Amino acid sequence: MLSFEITFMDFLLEHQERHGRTYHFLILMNSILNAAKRIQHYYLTGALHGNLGLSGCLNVQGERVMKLDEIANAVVKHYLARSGRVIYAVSEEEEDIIPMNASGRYFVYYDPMDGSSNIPHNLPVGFLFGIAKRNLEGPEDGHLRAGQDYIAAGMFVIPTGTFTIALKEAGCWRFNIDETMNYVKPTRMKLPDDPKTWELSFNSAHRDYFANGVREWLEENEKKYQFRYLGALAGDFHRILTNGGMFLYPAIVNHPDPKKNYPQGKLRLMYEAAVVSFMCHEAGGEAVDEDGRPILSIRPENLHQRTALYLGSKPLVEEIREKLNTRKNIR
Ligand code: P6P
Repeated sequence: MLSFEITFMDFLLEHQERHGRTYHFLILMNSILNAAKRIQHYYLTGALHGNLGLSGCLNVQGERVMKLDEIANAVVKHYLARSGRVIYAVSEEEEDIIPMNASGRYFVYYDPMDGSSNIPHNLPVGFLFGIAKRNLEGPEDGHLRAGQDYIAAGMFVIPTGTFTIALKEAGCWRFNIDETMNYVKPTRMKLPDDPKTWELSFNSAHRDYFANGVREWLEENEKKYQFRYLGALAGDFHRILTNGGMFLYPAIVNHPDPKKNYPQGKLRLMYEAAVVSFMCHEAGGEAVDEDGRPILSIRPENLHQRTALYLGSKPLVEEIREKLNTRKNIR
């Protein structure tokens, strides 16, 4: 007996028609899925074609660029432009906005290959994206959007073939790639309420450089939970979405070498923190920055603005927010 899994496009078509939406978003999402499949192909064959090494360039963040960073960025740009639906894109790999189609409907903020330090080891990396819509009711103010103004955000964990997307007020959904390279089998993601599966995920090598309140919270609580850390936000958050708990990338404020401090945090707001925070919110969780502000409320002042990130199950994020606010009170 033949059986047919629900594909992502089946799922999205039903969603768009139920909400009386246009097909523009399907066309955009189709282009994003095509880009993800091609990035997956290049990653899986990277070792064979010698593409896992350094490109010899530095990106706008001053970080060394892997060949696959450049390849993935070129792939995403190509498919977004070909969709004809994108006004401009913002990429982690490019300093300025990437103009595409002035008569488009959407802005796309993306990191084509997050977690590049995992590339030489064929370990998971992430293609993350956030989508905002132009102002259709009046003149487009062209302002950069806060995460709360995104209409959708998602991530592909490459090369595992998993794709998770959150749609504004319509939940967070995970899909898996099948033998025909289709993303199928929508599964609703909700952070579990029971703490028995919760875990913490952070770079423990930095713990001495975190703010005092964060260190205190970790000393008081970390023994209660499992610890897992991949060093790639998409992979770490993928696990938190299933098990619950909290991912932390605190501000680095006490490094003995002041040049190695990240007082504003390391992760980029528009195409990393806001993307996973949007998904976390739709899965029943929460995300705040080093001042305890909701990540989704922060309107970026520049394309590559950085932030600290506390992301995951509400009870834990609320606990750490208390410590962060205490920190603020000390000032
Ligand atoms: P660290 C990858 O470069 C990244 O932006 C995120 O994907 C990841 O969570 C974080 O940085 C890892 O940083 O300092 O632990 O290597």
